[in-house]
Amino acid sequence: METSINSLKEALKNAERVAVLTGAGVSAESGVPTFRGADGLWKNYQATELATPEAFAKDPELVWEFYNWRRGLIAQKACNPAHTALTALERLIPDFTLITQNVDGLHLLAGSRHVLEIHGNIWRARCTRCGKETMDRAPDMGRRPTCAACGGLLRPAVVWFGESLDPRILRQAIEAAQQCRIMLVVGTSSVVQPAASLAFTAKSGGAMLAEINLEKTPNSDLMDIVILGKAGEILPRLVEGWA
Ligand code: BJW
Ligand code: ZN
Repeated sequence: METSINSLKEALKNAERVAVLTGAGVSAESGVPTFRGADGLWKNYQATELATPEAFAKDPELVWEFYNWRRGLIAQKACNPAHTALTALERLIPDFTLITQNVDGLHLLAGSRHVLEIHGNIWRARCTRCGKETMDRAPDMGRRPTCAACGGLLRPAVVWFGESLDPRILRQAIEAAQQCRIMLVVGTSSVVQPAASLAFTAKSGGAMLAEINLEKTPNSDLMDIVILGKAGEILPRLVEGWA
């Protein structure tokens, strides 16, 4: 592991363009639950069952209850050393893009600047009638929040299964993947598309790929470097003592 960390660090020192793809594992050490496995259970539901347009159409109050619970939880959480290390890396690399699947906003809170939130942001809500989007940091939006402009039902402005990602943000993420020399893939199970494919895009463009995760993922075989460990412990080691 030492060798992998050192060679990745040396490669980063020589890289002009770096893209980082993060997932729920990066916020796990802040106490934000991940999606899959036991961690992803809320009441008797899997998080992935509720993050769907079908669940919202069937029972918007249940889905809002789930999102209100998560908003309340995230509101109490702070960024961790993984988020902070990525802000440091951004300052060290001339062209840096942070692509995140996380909706918790913790990368922005930590001070990362060039962030693409490809699955949206839990603090934003969108009207299902007029489409107007608003930012609201209230931990609890209520059982059936409505749009101030038209009275329509609001929904979380996040990307659910079966929904398209914002094409402009996705295009920027694909471009960052195509152009980077190194892509770090951190704390994601790499099972959700199109995010998981960004590693293939980077590899096709000639980038070196490195994965940091507690365990191997379906994308591990594609990687040049796999570092098994906690993001909050590995990432700070990549940015310490650059000379
Ligand atoms: C640590 C750690 C520590 C823990 N340190 N590591 C092609 C083939 C098959 C299916 C599809 C396809 N293209 C599209 C689809 C359908 C679907 C999909 O991908 N399905 C697969 C699951 C099969 N994709 C979509 O529907 C996407 N839309 C789309 O593509 O539109 C066009 C289209 C539609 C339909 C068909 C074809 C095309 C949209 C995906 C939206 C995902 N939305 C969610 C919810 C967001 C809102 C919310 O937060 O509530 O996004 S689902 C959920 O999964 C969330 C996450 O961002 C996403 C990824 O999860 P992530 O981050 O990887 O978390 P986990 O929990 O899975 O993993 C955590 C990892 O961290 C683990 O590996 C741990 O080991 C690790 N870890 N602690 C380091 N301390
Ligand atoms: Zn409206």
